[in-house]
Amino acid sequence: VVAANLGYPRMGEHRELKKLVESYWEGKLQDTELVKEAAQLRVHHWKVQADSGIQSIPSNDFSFYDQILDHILLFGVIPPRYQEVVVSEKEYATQVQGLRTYFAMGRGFQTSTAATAASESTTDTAFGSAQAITQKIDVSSLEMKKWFDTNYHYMVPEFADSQTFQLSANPKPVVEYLEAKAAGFETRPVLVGPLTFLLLGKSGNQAKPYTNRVDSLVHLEGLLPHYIELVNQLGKAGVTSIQFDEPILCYDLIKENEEIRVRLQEALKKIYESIHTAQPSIAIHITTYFGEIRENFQLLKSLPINSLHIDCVRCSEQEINTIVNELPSNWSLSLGLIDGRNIWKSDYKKKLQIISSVLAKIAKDRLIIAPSCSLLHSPSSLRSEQGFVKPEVLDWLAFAAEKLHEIKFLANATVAGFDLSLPAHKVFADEKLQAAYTANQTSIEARSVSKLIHNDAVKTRIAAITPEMFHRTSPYPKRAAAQRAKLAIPELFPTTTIGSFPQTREVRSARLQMKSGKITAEQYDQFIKKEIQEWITFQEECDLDILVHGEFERTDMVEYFGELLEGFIFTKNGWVQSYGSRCVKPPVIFGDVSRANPMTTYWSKYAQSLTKKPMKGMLTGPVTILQWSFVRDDQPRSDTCYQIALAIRDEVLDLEREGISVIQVDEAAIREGLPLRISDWDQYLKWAIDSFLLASTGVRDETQIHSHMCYSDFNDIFTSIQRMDTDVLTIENSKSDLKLLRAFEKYGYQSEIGPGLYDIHSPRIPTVQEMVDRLEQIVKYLNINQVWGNPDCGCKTRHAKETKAALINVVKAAKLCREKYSKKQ
Ligand code: THG
Ligand code: ZN
Repeated sequence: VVAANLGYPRMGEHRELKKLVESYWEGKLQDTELVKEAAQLRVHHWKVQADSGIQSIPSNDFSFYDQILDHILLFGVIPPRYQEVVVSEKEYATQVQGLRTYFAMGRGFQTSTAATAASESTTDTAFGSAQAITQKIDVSSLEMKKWFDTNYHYMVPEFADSQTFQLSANPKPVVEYLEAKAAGFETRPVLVGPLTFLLLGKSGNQAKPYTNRVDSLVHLEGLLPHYIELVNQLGKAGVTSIQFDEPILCYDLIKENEEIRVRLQEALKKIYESIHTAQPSIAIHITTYFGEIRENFQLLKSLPINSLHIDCVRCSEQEINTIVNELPSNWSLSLGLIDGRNIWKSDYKKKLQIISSVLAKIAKDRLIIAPSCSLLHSPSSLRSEQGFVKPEVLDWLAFAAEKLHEIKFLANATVAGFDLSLPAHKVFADEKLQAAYTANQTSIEARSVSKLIHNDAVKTRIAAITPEMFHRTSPYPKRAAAQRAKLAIPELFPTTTIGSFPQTREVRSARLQMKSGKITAEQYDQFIKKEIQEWITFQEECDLDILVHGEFERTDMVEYFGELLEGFIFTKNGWVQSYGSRCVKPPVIFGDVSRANPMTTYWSKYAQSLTKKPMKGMLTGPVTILQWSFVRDDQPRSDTCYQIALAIRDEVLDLEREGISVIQVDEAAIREGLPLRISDWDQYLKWAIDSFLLASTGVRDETQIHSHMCYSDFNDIFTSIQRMDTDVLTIENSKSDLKLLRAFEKYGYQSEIGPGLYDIHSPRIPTVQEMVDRLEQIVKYLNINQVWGNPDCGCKTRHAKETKAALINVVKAAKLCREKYSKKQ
């Protein structure tokens, strides 16, 4: 039995990596220093794993920004628009070649913002080492997408029609393997498998997008030799085993399409046979995670690989049985038993039951015990939570560091042997194992009967939900008339923003000072009010139509509600990487959810009192709160979601009662929550949309309900979007293909839509002209009366200056179009 890990959180226990990278972007840290400090962090993480008894330790799981972006650079998939950056890097010899191009693809690159970077006082600046560049460069980042159904984002590879590949000099996986070795750790390099890398990519040719994921397989022939060259170099460096992550195998790839099945079968054979042939002594470990591989297992069976990893948290018993029964006899099986995506302590009894059923068919020496997926999606360690999270709940949790111990325990238990048919205190002959087992079972038992979890009032309210609570009183056209009469906003292209304004260093530090008692609650209150005032003044001056208060009082749109709702706890340091240097601190839903007091009316009322224009009340929807929290695993997610929905419904009604006439219920995460397998979609969409409706439909006709969704690739869930019955829906599609809007046309979508006019994830400032062009494109797909002008997401990650400049341009663009099209009409 081998105790293995698939990937460790790379940010560091105190987000060291975030701080390093951001300092570098701000020009406060040299590239050489960045590289040196990051190396120390890696060594520390290897040590933590080795000290925990993990035998198969990953390397190349580190990344400065994103592991897919690493592979984009590794194989030279650099779109032509970065050419000037590539050249500038060579000309103004940076010491660490490639970093500038790398970050330019990650976050966009604009020389004018870079020049002012050093003088800005907020955390997220453009590009530290760019001062040397004299020519003007202005290039946007690659597209970012959600990594399967997680809250992590990867950079999407863009393949040109005639894409060529080139393995980089000093490939990162080799460098990091040797670095680990020099520090005394034998590691297993992690590579994104060629199939997953290709199938996650898109066509770089806007006019000719791929129609099916597998279209990108045309590039396999060009790419594969470079993977092989990499494997050869790894072999030379002494690598004995490589982990190839192929989570794409958890999607529906081959259903009922014989031609695609054959193509995939051939591609996989070609990939893994040629890798094996090149380095026959390197063990090939294929990992799948986030779901079942089902029929895709058939594609793998004939491959010359050594082991397969499956996600036992997401796999049914039946799926595990099938794999165990049909596993080629010379393969090992890696059981992903410890949940890499949630924070609950594992129930050892349940895990040992799985192991014991597997042992009936597969010998111990063919077993690997592992987390379900990379621990990238777990917070780092519970150490910082001592004295912060209440002890009763703390005892129910396990973060990455603690999960390593769980893995080691299960591996040791398997080696030593155990008998689950004996009473719980006699399962192990070994005293130490027995003690660990007993302690574990005591926690599990304590959690299941804890009084903290159950709230009868909540259960009674859930039972009393009626069908009327899921729809508005009148259909959209009638509501629209009432809303237009009430709101007095322009007929065409009204403008708004998604809600948040820059969370500057000052805002964050004020909150920290308040929390640590350095300033009083009263002082904090005054500080936030001043921020709100300033931004309302700005919004009035630049003439936006529906204003927002800016959400300065919120850490994060989910964490904030988690702090105020019952049934949640929040952590001190439970950070998880979301994209690049950005992290989130998901709250933990441990019990029945309810709302003790109004959560947002105080600020919304205050903001509305400062302006005659409509002030939008800002709430996070139930599905998004669920999706971005760690969720209790002792009841269906749908039950938890309905509980949150009732709490948000109360808040919506309170806002309306307080005179707020536009209310946004964000469902940024509805799309990403979609199960990986199409056969599971309907069930999810039913409860997810119902939860949104339960939260949002209690209001009168004249109250305008907005919602916002990130990632507008929702062609396949369009009827569900329609069923949300929002009055205005803003979507994030500034970087994706406008043709996606065709769905709105196709399904006869009636209500209003704000397709993002520019990408807020990049520091570059959009011009008026590019947004006018965009609006003109948009009205080709949508009815002109439907269209709003807005950024494509909240502005909290941007500087004040950038945000203001961009929003002024949004309003100008909307006005120009208003003028043009009202004459036409
Ligand atoms: N909240 C949560 N998840 C999300 C988003 C969110 N997932 C998708 C999308 N939005 C990701 N976007 C961001 C944007 C900004 C930040 C994180 C995710 C961010 N984080 C601060 C940081 O890393 O500096 C956290 C610091 C703090 O809160 O003090 O800015 O909005 N849950
Ligand atoms: Zn968004």
